Amino acid sequence: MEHNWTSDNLTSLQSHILAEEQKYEDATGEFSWILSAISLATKAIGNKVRCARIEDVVGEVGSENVQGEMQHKLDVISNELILRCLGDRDNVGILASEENETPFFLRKRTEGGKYAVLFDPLDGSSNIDVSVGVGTIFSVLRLPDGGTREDAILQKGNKQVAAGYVLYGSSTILVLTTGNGVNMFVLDQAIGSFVLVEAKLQIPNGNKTYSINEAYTARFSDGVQSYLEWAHQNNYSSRYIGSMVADVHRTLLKGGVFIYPPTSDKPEGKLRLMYEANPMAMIIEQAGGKATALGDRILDIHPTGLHERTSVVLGSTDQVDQFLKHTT
Ligand code: P6P
Repeated sequence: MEHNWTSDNLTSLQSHILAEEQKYEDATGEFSWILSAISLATKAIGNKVRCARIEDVVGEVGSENVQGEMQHKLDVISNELILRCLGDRDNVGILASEENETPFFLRKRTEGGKYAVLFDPLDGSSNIDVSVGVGTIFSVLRLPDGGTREDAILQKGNKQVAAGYVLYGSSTILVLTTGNGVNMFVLDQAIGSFVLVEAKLQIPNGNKTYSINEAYTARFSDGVQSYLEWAHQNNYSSRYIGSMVADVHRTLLKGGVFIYPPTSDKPEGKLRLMYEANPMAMIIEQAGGKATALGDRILDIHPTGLHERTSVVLGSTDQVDQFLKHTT
């Protein structure tokens, strides 16, 4: 078969970012500097996750994080890797992690601190002990010139300049959007690079699959229970891994709807707005899907706190709309 070398090429994350940058004449390369730090940190985290049993870093540290959840050894290791890789990027002004109560204010806007990076360093880490896919989720915001440091990161999700996740699963997958579609990269261990495998990903409609923890059904609202009864009678299938990055990645590639609704014991929902729901919502919308918090567009929610929680209903537009028919 004759190859067309102008299209059948090998594109690394680095060259993809630089090519994207060329499209914007005022691009300074600073933004690419941040994404390369995220790439480095997540390659290191992926290595730690793969060697977890060997290096005996599975299990709990014995302390709780700011969320009141037991910290796992790899949560701490992953958090430190990201802080070290991003901390020395001189255009990063603020770093905010799920694992830390307060943000790290590294550089003022006047000192070149142009961006904030918010992240969940290792979401779903309780699954590591049983080798289920876990992931890193990140969100990048441009910092405003004025305003207080604390308020600088409390921006709506529609202000994100980039969002993405890395899934440490059967392969290490990086999914990234910078507001110009969604691109998927796979880590080629042989060359140590994330290589582009799919550009301008679009989430398919028509997949009658829902993803929710049905063990909580008694704690769901009447509307959510009505949806589940309807789905059971309309030949839906159910897929739930209990690791957001893995569940969202499957939804992105196959379609369907991922649901983490409010429950009687968590009326505000469980998932965090700033570094879980917002980045995932940007990705899903950029792929042509829909992401709501029971009716409100997630990206339009005005945040009031770094660690605030929200309900999440995201996926194929037809499947999200079908769910919302029962709940709004
Ligand atoms: P539940 C993992 O702990 C996590 O934060 C997400 O990755 C996941 O979607 C959710 O919690 C699972 O929660 O209550 O179903 O165990």
